[in-house]
Amino acid sequence: MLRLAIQKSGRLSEDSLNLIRECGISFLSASYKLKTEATNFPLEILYLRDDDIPGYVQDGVADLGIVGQNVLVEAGFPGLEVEGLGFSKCRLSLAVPRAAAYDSIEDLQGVNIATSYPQILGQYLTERGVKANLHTISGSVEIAPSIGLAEAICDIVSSGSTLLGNGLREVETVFRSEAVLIANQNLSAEKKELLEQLQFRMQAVRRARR
Ligand code: PRT
Ligand code: ZN
Repeated sequence: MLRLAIQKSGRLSEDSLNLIRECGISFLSASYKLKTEATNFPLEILYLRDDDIPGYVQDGVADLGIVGQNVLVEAGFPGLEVEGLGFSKCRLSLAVPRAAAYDSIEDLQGVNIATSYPQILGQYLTERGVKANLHTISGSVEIAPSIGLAEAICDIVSSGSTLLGNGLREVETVFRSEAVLIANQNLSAEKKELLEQLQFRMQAVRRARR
């Protein structure tokens, strides 16, 4: 039986569950449950915090997972990706206060930047020869400039309205992301076969949606 980890409650949850259902897989879902078994496919679904999913799949606690590429790459396991799923598209961007002068990435030399993505941002800045002071915070990154914690931020953007509402403007796109299917790298032959069946169905669903 395959074990698939998905986000328990958040932006990925509904689309992840819908994709599994559209693959013709039936299961009872109750919001208080931490796992559930499909009734017509050898699949068990685990409901987890999204940040925990890459590690669980890497360690083999779960065979498969659905998670944002941003979380996967930040966790340091980009090699687990099997395929993009086309939903939860967003970008990780650098932003500065609307009135702040900004011409190029060089303007971030020595600047304090608040982010929840120190790994991805750190690599992006290093590749461009920029040394900044990264302050890792886990949430409400957008308010960092207004409370004096940082002069710039790097956070997930989708419509851009959160940045706008906090008086910030987007100046660089650091990383583009979507939800991805990930898999443990040492699956048994039986599990690999099941994964192929699942991927086949997922691809059919995506073709039908277009
Ligand atoms: O509880 P758990 O840890 O499981 O969930 P979480 O709170 O860490 O994650 P969640 O549910 O907020 O997001 C899950 C994934 O959805 C992210 O890792 C991204 O891959 C993807 N995603 C897509 C987004 C957004 N769009 C998004 N807009 N994640 C977060 N946001 C936030 C962003 O942080 C910012 O605060 O929405 C705000 C910006 O949105 P706009 O539309 O105003 O630009
Ligand atoms: Zn999270």
